[in-house]
Amino acid sequence: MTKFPWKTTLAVAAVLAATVYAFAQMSPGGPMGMHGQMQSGMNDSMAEMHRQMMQGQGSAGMHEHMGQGMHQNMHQGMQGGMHGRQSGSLGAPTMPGQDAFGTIQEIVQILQADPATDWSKVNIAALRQHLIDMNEVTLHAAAAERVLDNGIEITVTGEGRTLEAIKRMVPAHVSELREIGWEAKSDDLPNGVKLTVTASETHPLTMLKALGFMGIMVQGGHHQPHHLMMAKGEFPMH
Ligand SMILES: [Cu+2]
Repeated sequence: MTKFPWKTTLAVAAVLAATVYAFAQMSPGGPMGMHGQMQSGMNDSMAEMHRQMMQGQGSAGMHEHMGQGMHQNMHQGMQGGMHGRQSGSLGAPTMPGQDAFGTIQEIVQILQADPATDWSKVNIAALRQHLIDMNEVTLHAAAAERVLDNGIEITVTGEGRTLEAIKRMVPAHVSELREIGWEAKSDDLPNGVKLTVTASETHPLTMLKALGFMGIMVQGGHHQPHHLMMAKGEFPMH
């Protein structure tokens, strides 16, 4: 399975963070209080762009000015980091109904706003199957955690559609973990997968115990870029 260049994602995020920081510095009153600074420091077009992003309606114009990865990271950064979900100041609803529905909606909007989208390759059904996998693993998989002397061993099991999802997602996530410096491995079981993570200086045993199965599964920021790649038909399905 090929790896997404996560360093690129980090680099884009770093550039964005630097931009936001510079922005905060420019506005009056010093660097404290990012939210207020962002609002008061914005000129009209920036505020408009921000409003559109909060509503998940990035305009085609925005896409001309920034790459998709940048747009995606900025969108996530603003929604999650600085404002949360308190953006309905115009009284217009923003919630898509379901998280998977909203994820697909956002991806479809990105694809439709990009004139370079190759519609002969687009595969929204594949993304949907992956989001079902994520749902199964997050909500329905059973995870039995056992603390070892130097790490944690998690037996992840399920049946039917849940089992299929576990077999796809957990080993794939182990590859991602190793890529970002974790010592992890997976072993196939008849009814699931055994996930073993070894403690290290950066990931001590106390942290591993506290994180548990889901805390370990959410490590890394690879899902967002992978979802776009899946939808574009560029991601070999695991
Ligand atoms: Cu995902």
